[in-house]
Amino acid sequence: MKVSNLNPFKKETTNEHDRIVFDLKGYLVKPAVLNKAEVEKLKKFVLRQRNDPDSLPPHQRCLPGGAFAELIDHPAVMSVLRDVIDRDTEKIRLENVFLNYRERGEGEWKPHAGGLTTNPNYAYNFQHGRIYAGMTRVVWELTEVLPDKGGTCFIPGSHKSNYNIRSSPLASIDARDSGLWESYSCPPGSLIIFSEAVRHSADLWQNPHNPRVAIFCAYNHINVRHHKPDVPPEVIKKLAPKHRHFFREVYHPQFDRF
Ligand SMILES: O=C(O)CCC(=O)C(=O)O
Repeated sequence: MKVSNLNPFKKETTNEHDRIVFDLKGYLVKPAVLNKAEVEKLKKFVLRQRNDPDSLPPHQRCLPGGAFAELIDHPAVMSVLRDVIDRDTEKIRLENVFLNYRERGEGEWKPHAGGLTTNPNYAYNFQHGRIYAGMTRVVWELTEVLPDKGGTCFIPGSHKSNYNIRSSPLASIDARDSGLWESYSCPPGSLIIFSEAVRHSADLWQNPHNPRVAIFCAYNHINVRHHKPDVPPEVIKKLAPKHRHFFREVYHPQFDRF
């Protein structure tokens, strides 16, 4: 699968526009990062994983195994993660990957997160002229997302909210029609990247043309983990070493020197 012309080995960070928008809103939309052929190949593969896993070798039966694996360190993802999690790729882990498949009428309105927190997993800090974030979601949308028809919804800026809307939510804020929620539209192959600290929710999928086929990834800082590890060892074992590296244990890489 061809990746963009950003060079993953040059440790690029993202551009100024994306960096400022991510900080301002807590999420970012990067349209059509994958081309049509790449989307079709990946979509076909993840639907086979979903519908007929036994037709695949064991290490490809679930994500991140198989065709998805090469997107783990896609330059468009890494350039943002280096800006928001850590400049050093060695300190970025991938802790969870799943397929979000929704037919029309599926999806539950469930606002969560938002506001300042002392929990390092969902931290969002801005210090010394840069972002220090914990868990960061990277979503590959493999089908078209229409405006307000089921894409993930956000309260922009809520990752910095001073009032505790996380543990003291208000119905007048959380209602889908409160006027505070924002969503996006995008073509297949787009990337959505958001801080787990921003208040967000799934929404009812209402696109009459296609189901939602989206791959949700949770990246985090090497020092913390939110998810209970559930990627089967046989999947991790068969990844290329540079991708397997994202699933190493939670500890500071300085200990690898001893
Ligand atoms: O399904 C969605 O659109 C949102 C999923 C979600 O709430 C999350 O990633 O925490």
